[in-house]
Amino acid sequence: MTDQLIDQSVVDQTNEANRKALDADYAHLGEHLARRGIDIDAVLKKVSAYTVAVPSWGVGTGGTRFAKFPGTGEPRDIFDKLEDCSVINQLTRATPNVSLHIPWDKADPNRLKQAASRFGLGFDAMNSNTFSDAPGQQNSYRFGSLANYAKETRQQAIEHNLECIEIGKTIGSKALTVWIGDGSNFPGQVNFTRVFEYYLDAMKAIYADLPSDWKLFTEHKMYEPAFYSTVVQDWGTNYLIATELGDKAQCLVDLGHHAPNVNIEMIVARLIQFKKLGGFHFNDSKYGDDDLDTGSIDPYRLFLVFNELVDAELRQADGFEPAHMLDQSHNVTDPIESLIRSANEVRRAYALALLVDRKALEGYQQSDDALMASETLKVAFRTDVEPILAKARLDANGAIDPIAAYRKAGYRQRVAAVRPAVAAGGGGIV
Ligand SMILES: [Mn+2]
Repeated sequence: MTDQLIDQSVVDQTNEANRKALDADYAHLGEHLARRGIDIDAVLKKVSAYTVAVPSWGVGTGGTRFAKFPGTGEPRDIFDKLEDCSVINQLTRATPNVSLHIPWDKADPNRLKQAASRFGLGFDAMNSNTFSDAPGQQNSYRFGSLANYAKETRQQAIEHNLECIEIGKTIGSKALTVWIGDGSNFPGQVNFTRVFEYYLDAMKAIYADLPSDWKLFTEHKMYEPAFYSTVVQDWGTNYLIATELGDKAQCLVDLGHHAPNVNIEMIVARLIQFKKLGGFHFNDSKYGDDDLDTGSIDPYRLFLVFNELVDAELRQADGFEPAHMLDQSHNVTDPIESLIRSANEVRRAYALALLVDRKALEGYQQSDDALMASETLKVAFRTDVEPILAKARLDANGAIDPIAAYRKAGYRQRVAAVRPAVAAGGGGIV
């Protein structure tokens, strides 16, 4: 039995209030889907098994380049963060794994393991940080890390990544995600070829130390903090990296790290086809790398991404085993509420993609019926699958309405009483 920080009786109470309506809605949706030839219980089973990892840094209030306005009860360290993550999982039953960022979450690995197992949590990919300077660090990353012109700075960044692997080995992680802020702000500042050579050489040194059952994910990002050129700027460069490094290296797609209007679902399809889709950082954006809650701006795009994932899952595409993680920054909401909502949104996109009539779709594609092909996706997308999501939570002892249960339980007020207030301050990219 694992510890629960939300009193289960509060969850049960809110579930009782919603259960009758859920039963009716689930039965109604079941009838509707049966008419479309879909077994609702089969969808429920798949959705219940679907999980997405939560980033440790996501439970703290983020910020922009301009300012940060911390909320109450901000987690003080990784152990507070694990408590907050456990609340998200208790209510959603969709987030059993936490992804750590080193050095932010650095602690005795055995203590980390104990703290996580207290709540039945596990650890997802390790994330290194060479995009900011840690206190006491010898060489600064101001002008880059793995692609810095100075050899000793590159070596320091390599060693940091190797340390992340060592910590990960103790706590049961199986992947390292590398994102660097390296690039340039002005034409001429760096030689594009030279810095990419530096980067590849450094990544090869890290890859050489990767355990055989691990994966190395590289994450591309078009701009910021470097505003003119970024060393790992797009999926093409990312694909080159993964190909240069070897089979254990794959590309990580952060939904926010593309130019507006880029066809991300097609990038996903390409990476699947060539066995290089490592995983996702889910979030949403309107203008750039906004790090907004997943599905809050463009749920249709999220659905289209999952449409590609389900397509690959159903045809059992070779080498297809992507890692799913949320990566958001919460400026004006309670981070726990945002992460609860986003975990549900990725599950929703998965459920909707499972409803696509793929046989019909293929027929319309073969007969060049663009309208009906598009409509086939829309029919799935227009379905309200909330009863399936709610039942998945309920059956696993989670909450039918997790945000209502969270608020009723008064968790934020409770931790605010013991965690000191954090001063508002300058910004920082999260
Ligand atoms: Mn990311």
